[in-house]
Amino acid sequence: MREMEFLYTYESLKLEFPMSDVEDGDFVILGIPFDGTTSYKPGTRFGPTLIRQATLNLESYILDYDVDLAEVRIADVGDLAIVAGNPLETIKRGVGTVEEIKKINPNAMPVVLGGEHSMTYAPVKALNPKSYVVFDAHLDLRESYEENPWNHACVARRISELGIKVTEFGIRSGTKEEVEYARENDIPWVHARDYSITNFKEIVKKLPEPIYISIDVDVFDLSMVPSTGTPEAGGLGFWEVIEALEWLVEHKRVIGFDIMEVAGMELGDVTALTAAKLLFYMIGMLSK
Ligand SMILES: [Mn+2]
Repeated sequence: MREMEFLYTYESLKLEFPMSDVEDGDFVILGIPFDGTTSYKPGTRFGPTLIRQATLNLESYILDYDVDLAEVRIADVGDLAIVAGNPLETIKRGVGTVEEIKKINPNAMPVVLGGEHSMTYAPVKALNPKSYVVFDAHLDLRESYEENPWNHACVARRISELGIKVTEFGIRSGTKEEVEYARENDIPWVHARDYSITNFKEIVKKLPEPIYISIDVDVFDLSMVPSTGTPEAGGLGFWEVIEALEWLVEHKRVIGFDIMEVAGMELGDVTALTAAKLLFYMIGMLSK
């Protein structure tokens, strides 16, 4: 077992099949179990553990891609040691940890499991993509929320302020100010009602590369993700999101992704099962 202290993480439940070391992993999983600024449902601190546990329900073989994840080099460095109640300090640790992973293995693709969406800033800051593609019910473009610029309702704005091109899909919640900010800053966003694979391709094909993908699980209809920080009715279906992601990874260079806002209090949670299936599909489509 290698020394993990430099990664600021502690060990967590592993996936079911044999895992790789960070040095030779094509994918490196990092949990960020932060739960500090969600204003409605709590429980994102358990997200990474619930997702990993939910993978035990899944076959490692992905029918659609003829890929067996047991043969893919996947490392898992466990969960970030978060600073409870302090998103900015936790983000700093997250940035350092993702940078460290890339230093150890420049070819590895970081995969972050959340944890609330504010934490997405960490891998994005560390990886510095040209574009940020997010599936989310919410615009997350507030200047500040509840007097905290690092609230999960502000993450897309913080990322756009880094000069990274932000595009958003599955949206059905935001404020007038957020819509204006999106217009003024040339941030394309597609309402869940208007979403189609056609308009997804239209927008994404023009994006500069490399691309970072963020999935806030609340993009899905809330029947699939009842345990998430801020559930919203009227979301996208599982295969709609998978189809878009398949097209994206086939046509664009992706350097990292995350699955965020999984909350819950008990093993076998429906939201975690949705997120685990998504995780397996994303690694599968990036491996085929
Ligand atoms: Mn959201």
